[in-house]
Amino acid sequence: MQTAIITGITGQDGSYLAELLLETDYKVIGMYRRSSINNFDRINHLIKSPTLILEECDLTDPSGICSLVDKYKPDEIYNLAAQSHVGSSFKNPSTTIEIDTIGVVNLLEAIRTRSSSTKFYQASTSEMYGKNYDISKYDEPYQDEDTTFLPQSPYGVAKLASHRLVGIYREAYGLFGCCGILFNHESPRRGENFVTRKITKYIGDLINNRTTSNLQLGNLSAKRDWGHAKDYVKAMYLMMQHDDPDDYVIATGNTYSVYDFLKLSFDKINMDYKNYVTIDENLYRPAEVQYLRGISSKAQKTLNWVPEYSFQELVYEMVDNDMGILDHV
Ligand code: NDP
Ligand code: GDR
Repeated sequence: MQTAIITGITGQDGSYLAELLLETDYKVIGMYRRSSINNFDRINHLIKSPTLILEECDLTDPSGICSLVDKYKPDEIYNLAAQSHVGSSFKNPSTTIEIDTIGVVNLLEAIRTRSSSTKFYQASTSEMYGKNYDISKYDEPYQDEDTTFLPQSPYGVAKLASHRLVGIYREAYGLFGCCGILFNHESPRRGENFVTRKITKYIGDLINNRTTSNLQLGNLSAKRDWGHAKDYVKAMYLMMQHDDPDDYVIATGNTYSVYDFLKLSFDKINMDYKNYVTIDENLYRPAEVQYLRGISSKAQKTLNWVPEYSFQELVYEMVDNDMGILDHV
């Protein structure tokens, strides 16, 4: 039986990856950080699994990380823990860098010094491209593994530093380290302060008479390449099973604006978003990433990975879930 540590198991991706690995017969060590109230909503259905062990540890604590690596000598570590909100990273830049960069150094050093055959997955992000895109290979602007990074937020900078650190540990120490450059991925388990879930949660509240106020949103013109988290955790797993460690773009190849997501969500319930949405300038970011469209042909060719969910299926599933129509997602 393979043993994997998942950092950030209480998050969206951590919960889906834990499901996948438990189904694949792994012993899963789920790392969570202490909070005043337990935050296991996304993994409650897994907690009784005999092969899931939860361990309290903060990514910013090097000694805790070392103890965990010593205790389990895992075959794989998936580092999904992060301060993952781009907007918050402008308000909390130091904390973001502490968790999203120093936290990664803590893991890499623990592996290098104590368990050098442990494979490592790092959750890199399309935010590293920032305002840059390419036009050389395709008709429409895009980003792929050859596109130069130009991050636009403390979060993007912190993630880019970690991305390069993994490359350096791979080259300098022969560590098996993979970075998934994942574009936005959502699901009914998405955090409620990301724009997609904020919209679908509002619709659920509206339909079920839990709100009478308007939905406050910021920039509606930004474009994102939105996939489903269930598809994307499969890509993480496939990267770690490949013979050679490498970095891969994981994306759908399609781009839609926040406005498109908003309109499709309200169209689903036959209501006009214009009657319910107010633009709040305070929700605009100091610097914005305006356009993302990822080309994942390397992952499709090398890992045989393809996304299964369409944009419409994703939006409809999230709306149905927040309206209370779906049982368990
Ligand atoms: P979430 O915000 O849902 O989950 C983040 C997880 O990290 C939570 O479990 C959180 O714990 C945990 N965490 C935060 N700080 C610490 C800390 N100091 N020590 C230990 N754990 C901590 O993110 P997602 O699941 O959406 O994303 C997973 C990873 O992928 C993140 O690294 C994110 O930056 C990256 N990513 C996400 C994309 C997306 O579109 N979803 C796209 C590209 C990359 P708690 O529950 O206590 O807050
Ligand atoms: P993003 O996701 O920044 O792409 O990062 P988010 O959903 O926060 O923003 C997407 C776009 O929507 C605009 N927007 C709003 N955003 C939020 N959160 N709230 C609003 O009210 C709102 N109104 C408009 C934003 O300005 C932005 O343009 C996500 C995270 O999961 C990162 O961790 C991950 O690395 C990237 O995706 C890829």
